[in-house]
Amino acid sequence: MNQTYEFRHAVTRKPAASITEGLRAIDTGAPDLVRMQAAHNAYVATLRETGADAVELPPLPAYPDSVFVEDTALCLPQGAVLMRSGAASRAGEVAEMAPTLRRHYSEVRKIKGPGTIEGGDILVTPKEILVGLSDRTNQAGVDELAQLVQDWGYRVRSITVPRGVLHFKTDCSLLDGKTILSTPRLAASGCFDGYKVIHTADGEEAAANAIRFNQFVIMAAGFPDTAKRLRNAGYEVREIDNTECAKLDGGMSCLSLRF
Ligand code: CIR
Repeated sequence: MNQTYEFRHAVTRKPAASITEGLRAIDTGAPDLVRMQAAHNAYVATLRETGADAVELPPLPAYPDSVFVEDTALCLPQGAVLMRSGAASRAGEVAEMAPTLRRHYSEVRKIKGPGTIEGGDILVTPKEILVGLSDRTNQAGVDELAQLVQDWGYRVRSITVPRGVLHFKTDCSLLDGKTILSTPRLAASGCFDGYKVIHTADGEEAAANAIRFNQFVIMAAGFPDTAKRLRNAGYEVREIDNTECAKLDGGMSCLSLRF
């Protein structure tokens, strides 16, 4: 297994009671706040178990989707880039995150627009930054990001996200420097040629949104065949209840910024 970047920090935000108003592609019922809070606590505890510092920001009732902090920024070793959401109801979340990132980073840059781009569409590998073109992220957003990170030495490549998939990383995750967990439908485009790909098991596409965080691969519970594939490949897997966030198209990566 290839080494990954060592994460020292994670930033999360507690879910607010307004989570019931969160955006969703298909309404499968209101998320249960108490169950979501319990799962969120388990998620934060697992991040901390790695030895990293995990901040829990207070709930933001004005922004129902604000538990999904990943979409607000891209955190790189050289600095952070504040995103520009493609969803009007989420636009204000970025300003709420900015002060926390400024405490950690001396360099914080910002997507000014007119393009839009969300963190859930960005996968950083050691050799490039892959950005999904989705309903939330457009080419103008990708182009502005590419300009902003050029002097940090990054190459940016855009990928078309399959229809009906919210974000690029809804369907993939970086497992280590050279290995990607992906749904077969996304990998079929050839976008991961040159990487080793582990496919999610049949019917377990929702397992693709996982995170490699230090020694753990943290994934949604309830996808036993994919979990087995990951364990067989040598990863130390931790499973977290994701039933409530899944009702809002959210998963493991969405719940934290990691750096
Ligand atoms: C949204 O539609 O924006 C939220 N309900 C879900 C965001 C999930 N975030 C992510 O995949 N990074």
